[in-house]
Amino acid sequence: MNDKLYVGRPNIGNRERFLQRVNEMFDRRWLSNDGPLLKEFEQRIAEVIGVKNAIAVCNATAGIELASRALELKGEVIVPSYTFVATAHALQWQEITPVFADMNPDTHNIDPAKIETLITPRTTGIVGVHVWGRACDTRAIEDIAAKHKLKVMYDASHGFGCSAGGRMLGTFGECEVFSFHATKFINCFEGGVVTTNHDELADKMRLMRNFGFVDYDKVVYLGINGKMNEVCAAMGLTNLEAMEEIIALNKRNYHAYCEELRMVAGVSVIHYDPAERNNYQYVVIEVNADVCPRNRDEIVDALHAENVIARKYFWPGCHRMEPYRTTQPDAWKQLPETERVAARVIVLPTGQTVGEETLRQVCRVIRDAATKS
Ligand code: T4K
Repeated sequence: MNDKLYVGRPNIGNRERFLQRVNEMFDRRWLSNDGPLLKEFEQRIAEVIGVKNAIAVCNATAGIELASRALELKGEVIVPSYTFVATAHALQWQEITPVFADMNPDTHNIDPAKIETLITPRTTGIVGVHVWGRACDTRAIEDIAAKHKLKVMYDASHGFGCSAGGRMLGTFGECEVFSFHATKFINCFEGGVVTTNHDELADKMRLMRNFGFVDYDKVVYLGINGKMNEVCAAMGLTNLEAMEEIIALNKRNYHAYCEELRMVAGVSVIHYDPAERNNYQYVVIEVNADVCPRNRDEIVDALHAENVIARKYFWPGCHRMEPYRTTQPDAWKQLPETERVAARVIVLPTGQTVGEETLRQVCRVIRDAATKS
């Protein structure tokens, strides 16, 4: 590959339409703070998901902070370790201790069977993560939460446009948080949205997103600046118009990867349930070093040597990152599946910049590396 091929290369919708929106924004001289593009974007998101409230924010990390603060989570909150570190950091930033639960290796999501033993008198909630857009076991999580009077919210950063049991992600738990970062299936440059069917919670988060202001001079909550600006909303609206096109492209790439890598011993592509809606944004392979003559790191090295910048998300797991590795040095003992799977995963490039020939080249590198003894 002559140029570097990245995971997370942004998908970009119709540029003229985006620039037109930005031009109109300049004419209006309304750049942020509840502007018309933001309102339109929130409405479109709510329609796509079929949820009553969508609160756009400057990024998903701020969204998780906002939601967990509005839900009054404190003390300890149970989260998976196998997630982007932002899930844990958003809690720890508010001095809430993330308590790491192990994953189910078949789904890469938090294993509900591991949650109950971690509950203590200090536990106030559970933050599930729909890793790769594959829904976590919401029913089991919410049953445990009801039994122990805990609150549940989801980090749905990967899951926009995905469903579980035919119901769109964004409608589960007290609320869900999506990311629209540049690397996400739909992007706003930077951005996120919190969705909820609970009107009171939505009203609270809307105010907290804007410093807690309820009126010009009246502040009713401790708040932050979590607002999304108009340029980001313009980008989001434009990319939403290309949503089905991007899904089709991602799906085609996903199936092509499955086909090209089908016969490579010890390499498997994770499965998406065809009965659900998926955005296919993540092409994730697992390398089983018991079968494959090369381990995950050797295959990643081979890819990088050919300019394919594949990623090891979410290695080594949050519990092996600071501050958690210092504050919770024994956490790994409860996380055998997280440790095992995190050492096997590679995320491959997809999206608008990956055409058929490029994809075949990537697979050729993997095949060559994986079959050399
Ligand atoms: N929860 C979960 C489960 C998440 O996955 C994330 C974010 C969050 C919460 C927090 O959401 P936000 O607060 O960000 O909205 C990247 C993203 O920055 C991060 O948003 C994302 N997850 C994570 C999975 O990926 P890094 O540390 O890997 O970023 P970096 O700089 O290495 O870039 C990622 C790749 O994207 C590279 O291959 C280069 C490519 N890229 C990136 C940008 C920004 C481009 O090609 N063009 C670009 O403009 O975290």
